[in-house]
Amino acid sequence: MPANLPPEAKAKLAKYSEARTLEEKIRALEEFISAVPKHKGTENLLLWARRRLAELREELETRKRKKVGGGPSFFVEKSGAGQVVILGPPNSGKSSVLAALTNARPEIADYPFTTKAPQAGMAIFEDVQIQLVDTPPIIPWEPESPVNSRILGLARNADAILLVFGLDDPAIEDTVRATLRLLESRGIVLSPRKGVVRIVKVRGAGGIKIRGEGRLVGITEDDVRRLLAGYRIYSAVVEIDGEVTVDDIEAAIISHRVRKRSLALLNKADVAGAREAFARAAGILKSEGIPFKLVSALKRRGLEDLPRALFDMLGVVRVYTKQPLGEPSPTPLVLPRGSTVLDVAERIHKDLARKFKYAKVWGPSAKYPGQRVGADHVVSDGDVVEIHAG
Ligand SMILES: Nc1nc2c(ncn2[C@@H]2O[C@H](COP(=O)(O)OP(=O)(O)OP(=O)(O)O)[C@@H](O)[C@H]2O)c(=O)[nH]1
Ligand SMILES: [Mg+2]
Repeated sequence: MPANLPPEAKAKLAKYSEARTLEEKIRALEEFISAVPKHKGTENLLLWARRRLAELREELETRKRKKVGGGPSFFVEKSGAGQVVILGPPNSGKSSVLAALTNARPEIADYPFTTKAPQAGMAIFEDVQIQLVDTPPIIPWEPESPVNSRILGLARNADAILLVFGLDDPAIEDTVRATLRLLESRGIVLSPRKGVVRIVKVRGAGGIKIRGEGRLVGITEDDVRRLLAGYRIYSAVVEIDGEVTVDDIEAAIISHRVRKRSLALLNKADVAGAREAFARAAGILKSEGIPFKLVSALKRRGLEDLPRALFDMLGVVRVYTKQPLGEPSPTPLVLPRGSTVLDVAERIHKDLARKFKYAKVWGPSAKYPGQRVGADHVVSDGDVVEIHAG
């Protein structure tokens, strides 16, 4: 439902989006929240605004703490082909999954809140390593808990998310729903169907340009222009992804949402009643378009094809480079899906990209072995590429 804000609230939001410092943003958002009339139509907007305010305040706190010596950081430096963060409620088996897929040996115990800090391990898929990060549990039923913020901060920075739910949870449906809601309220969208909007303001009089793979639902491009003009945004690129509603556009003014590829593990397949709990959880995940899998970390069942699933979630391809007359390198370069042979050259050396003439390609993206291609040829996973420069 469109919020239909009074001009005063719109002006405050415009002030927020123009604010430069953290303090200014916090003040503007506080003023915005008090200027918004409280009713059904503004519920979502207020929810996002309050969460965003909580995040900004926390950021301010963190900065202050850092200045006086710093508290514990939850940041885990990425390594390998990509980083997958394991997320889930207490005692669902997150650490058991890390232990089953990597050589890490986290503490595993039959009580909640065993894991106190993130711990990483490397899963192996063919010739690449994928970093898995086990985390302390999120508390889906206490969305405002500060515990959640630090963990979700990790998730926001990750390349993909592995959810773990325990089929021994008698309220598994509520837990799954609350978890997805918690993530969304912090700007992390897992469902490929939900709309994600990014508004990139542009200087000058460029107007509003709408781009991306998404689809506007219930609004026209002109509606979007009018809506943004109400927030004094006249010149911006609006990237849309998924099914985008008015709400999604307003959310994008307040906070930056991101979509993460994900997989949900419905763990503890071995417990009594697991089948029935699986069916209930699966119903929700299916309706959200989130892939899921029945596993038992304890009995090591259903985990065989997980390394491949993790690799697929990263959205990357492996490319093996070779010198003319030489053998392909045994270790691949890992690049984002959609990368070109020029990107491959760039990754090897900037000079090589500058002097690029053509490339020869063997493998899935080549029409025939050794096909000669230009700079914009898109590489596939498993390609062998030979760069020719002049
Ligand atoms: N029956 C059964 N028990 C499991 C399975 N996976 C984990 N467990 C048990 O569930 C309990 C919790 O496992 P952990 O791996 O510590 O769970 P966690 O999600 O990391 O827990 P926190 O760190 O406290 O959030 C332990 O007693 C595990 O042995 C499973 O597939 N089947
Ligand atoms: Mg744990």
